[in-house]
Amino acid sequence: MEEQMDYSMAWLSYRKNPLFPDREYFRKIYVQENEAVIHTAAKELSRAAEAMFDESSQIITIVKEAPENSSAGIYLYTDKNGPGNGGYHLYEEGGRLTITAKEPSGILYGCFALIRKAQRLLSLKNLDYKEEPDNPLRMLNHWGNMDGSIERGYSGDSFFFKSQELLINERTVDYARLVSSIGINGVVINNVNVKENATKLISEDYAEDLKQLAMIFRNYGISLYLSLNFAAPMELGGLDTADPEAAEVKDWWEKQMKQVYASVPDLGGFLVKADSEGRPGPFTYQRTHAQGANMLANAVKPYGGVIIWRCFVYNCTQDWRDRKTDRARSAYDSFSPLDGQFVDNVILQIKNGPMDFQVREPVSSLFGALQRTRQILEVQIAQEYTGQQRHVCYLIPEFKEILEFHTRCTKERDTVADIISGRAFPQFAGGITAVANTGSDTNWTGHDLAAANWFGFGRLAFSPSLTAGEIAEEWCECTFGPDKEITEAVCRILMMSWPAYEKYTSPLGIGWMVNPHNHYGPNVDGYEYDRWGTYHRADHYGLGVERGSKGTGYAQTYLEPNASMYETIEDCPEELLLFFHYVPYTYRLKNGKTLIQHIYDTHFEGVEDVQKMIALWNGIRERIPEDIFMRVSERLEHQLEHAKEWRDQINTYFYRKSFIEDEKGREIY
Ligand code: GCW
Repeated sequence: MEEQMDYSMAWLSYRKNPLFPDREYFRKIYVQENEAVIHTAAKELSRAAEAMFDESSQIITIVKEAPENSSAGIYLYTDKNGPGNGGYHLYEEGGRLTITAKEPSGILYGCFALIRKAQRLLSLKNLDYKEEPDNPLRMLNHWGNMDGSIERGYSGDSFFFKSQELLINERTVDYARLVSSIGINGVVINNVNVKENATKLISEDYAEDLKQLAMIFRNYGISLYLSLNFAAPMELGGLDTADPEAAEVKDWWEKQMKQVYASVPDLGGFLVKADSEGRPGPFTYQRTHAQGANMLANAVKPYGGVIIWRCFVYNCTQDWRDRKTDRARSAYDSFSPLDGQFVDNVILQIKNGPMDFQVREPVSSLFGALQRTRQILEVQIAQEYTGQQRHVCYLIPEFKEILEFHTRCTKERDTVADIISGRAFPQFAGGITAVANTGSDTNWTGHDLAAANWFGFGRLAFSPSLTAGEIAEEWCECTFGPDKEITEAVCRILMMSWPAYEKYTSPLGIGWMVNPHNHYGPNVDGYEYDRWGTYHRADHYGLGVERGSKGTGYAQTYLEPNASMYETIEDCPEELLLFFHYVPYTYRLKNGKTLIQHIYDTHFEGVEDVQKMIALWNGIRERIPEDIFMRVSERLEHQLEHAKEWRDQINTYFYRKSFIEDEKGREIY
């Protein structure tokens, strides 16, 4: 079967290791109950044992606890006093490896954790390991369209859709295996821009397919979610309004939801992009987002569904001459007044920063401002603005910084991680989601190293206390085997990649200097005179967007002391200086360099960093499978050329604006 696959199993590609001393545990797997997810878990263990150790395991059903003298093996027990919410306890005692959990999903996650340890050839003797997921919702958002294309997809086509049909095949199951192995428990399969046939996903036309897909997901502890078109009552139902307060609209949604839930009773719910970038929403009817979201939430409430409502709302027809309107303020201005107005099965989904997945942004000020609303943090592992999976850019260090940001919403437990997990405001737990970076490519993610973001996102969503380095190592050893030289080289590449990308594309919080529309490659003024609210405001004397109280006032949307910190040039964290302030080129940074010299230096350094990455990769050539080696090499070469283009365009642009020479006399054009 494996031979027929035209895709790899990424970090679940098991390598033969028949001499692993602890392989014997895998000979017998004892399961206590006949539950679908536990059955999946046992099957995954035996599959791994077969592939890695040539052990064919026996799956034995036992009643209640195993007797004292029972034999060696792996025991999977649900235990009402065990770790809950998908958590598990994995331990070894006297030849028995036990995984206990309150829920079957915990058993499954425990099994995959055990498999990871075996893949890394770590000793299983005396293991004692507990993990409980931090976030109730750990999701992936796919931006796949019904014709098979993916919005902002950089690794082939959708594996969920083709020619207006759902694709359900072996790859669907393997996808479920991969994502459940990293703890993902919710997947939105279609693009948030719901148009044409995608509107019909909630109709009878697709009911049978969705039912099948949901079953595959269910066996792996994953709930299926769909993106919804707010105007469906009109486009699908033939009504002449989608007004959330109109009785016929409410009736229509109620009937529609009743029908959808009849085919998929455990459908997780719906994701909605409303009043954003041309998508319909409640604004058309002078209704608020709360009215819109609550109406839908009431329709799915009887079935336990949730409505995930995106906060990515801003004016995309702005005038660049207008210096008061600030896209960064928009989500805050639209949603903070609505705090407390959402019913309890609405969750607001907030992008990590106030703009749009740039390489560096402050954390959105909505985190902290909302204290009576459930929230999901949205990040993007599809590298739309971070090299489109042709550049290496390991994003887990960035996500860690976001999760650890102190919003100051409470005295203790005030980080973004505290808020979304429900530690800060216990009735308002939510979770975390990533815009997915997968597609039909044989390696799933285009760039082989981009799989570290996929894996890493899941691991971080489950256990945010893991470090970015630990996650990189775990991914690397599961993917390439526990080879010290590979791990060291690959992890160094990963860990230097986000800073490198930032160096050659952007100084100090300035983003958007990209080609409009495809968002790839340098174009300093590409968005400067456009309608999208994305400007750098550079002139002969300096650059940056003034967002203090003398400017757009965005800094003031933060809770104190963050607001004061961002307010002044002196206190503003330097990596965000130009996001918050207009600063002269001659301004001296804390290290004594002028701003312009910092721009030149970082752009030269960024390119040198890519050269270092190439040297590291070449150093492990013999140890990496040829096809992977070549794929990554080609991309690294492209990255180098492209980084030079970024360096030269940005340095030249600011040199020509400022007329200030590089102190080191390097070539600027
Ligand atoms: O980042 C921007 C993208 C759009 C996307 C939008 C969103 C799905 O350029 O392609 O649309 O964000 O998040 O809704």
